Amino acid sequence: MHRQNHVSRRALLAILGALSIGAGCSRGESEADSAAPKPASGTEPAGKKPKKLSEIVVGFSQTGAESSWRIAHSKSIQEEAEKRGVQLLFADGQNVHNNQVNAVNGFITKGVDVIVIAPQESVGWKPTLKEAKRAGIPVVLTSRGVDAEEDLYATVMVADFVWEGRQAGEWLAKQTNGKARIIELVGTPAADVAVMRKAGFAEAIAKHPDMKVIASQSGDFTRTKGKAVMETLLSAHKGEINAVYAHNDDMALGAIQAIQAAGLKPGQDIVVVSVDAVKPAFEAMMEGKLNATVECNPLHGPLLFDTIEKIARGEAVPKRTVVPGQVFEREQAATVIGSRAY
Ligand code: GZL
Repeated sequence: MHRQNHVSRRALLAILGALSIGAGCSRGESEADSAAPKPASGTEPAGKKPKKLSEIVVGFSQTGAESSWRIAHSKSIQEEAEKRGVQLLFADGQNVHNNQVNAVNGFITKGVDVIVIAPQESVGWKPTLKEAKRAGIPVVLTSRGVDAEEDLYATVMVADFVWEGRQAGEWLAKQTNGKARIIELVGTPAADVAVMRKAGFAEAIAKHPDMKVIASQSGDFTRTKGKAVMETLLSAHKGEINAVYAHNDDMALGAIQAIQAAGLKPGQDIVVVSVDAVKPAFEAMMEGKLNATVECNPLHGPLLFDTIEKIARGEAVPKRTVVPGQVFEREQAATVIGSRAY
């Protein structure tokens, strides 16, 4: 019996409601390019004089190290802080929401100049964000959003996750001529990125009556859980499955191991499509085991500190910045892998 991993209805409605604010952007085009930066509320440090980057302290609460993407994300931010002479207090949340809340409350008590959060979960942040606002400390969100009023954070820096899910669904429809019995490996259920990648994929395959998700279960964005879930579903759905959609490459790579262990050929007997486009995904595509991946660029460091610099100077920043991506297929892997930066 496979548990459906449901985001609570309240969280789902909250996340999708928040979506309506910044949703609908096309192919990951940066809204920052299109919308003139308006004075985003929640950015002006109350009565503080503008500071140079070398004078500020940034508290960064990271989800953990659940995937290759996350490791690249942390590295990009830590290296950029080093390069710009910013004092970065790095708190590894070990993928536990409450650890992150405690770390951010600690940053507030310490009186850091800016707080950066990559939220493990999108719900449960309002009280902490209100505290940060009361303390006059601007908050920058990176890699995922939160279910909170926009005036509780300065800006959010993410990919267009609905677009990513839609691209995966459209690619799979083309690849299977609209006939697929799909296993969906969901990311962390309470994270907006999982809700949105699921929504985008569902929207794309809804146009094809012979494309069905026969089971959808969370592998929490990790290779280990992706493998374990796929093992269970392969035996529960013997001979039925011809496609896997994984919300990230790490779960796809785990599923590929399970498919092989079951004596099947990943990439042939079962088509595999995922999201992130990390280097191990290109290696799997070159081995013919992964069919396609939708890029979600984790190298937020430079743009993040450009944004923090503006906030420290009291300048307006766009409320939302969408980091663009593209689809990579296995036929491209050998020529592209050399130029991949993560
Ligand atoms: C995307 C990020 C997701 C990645 C996963 O912005 O939040 O979390 O797609 C990571 O690999 O675990």
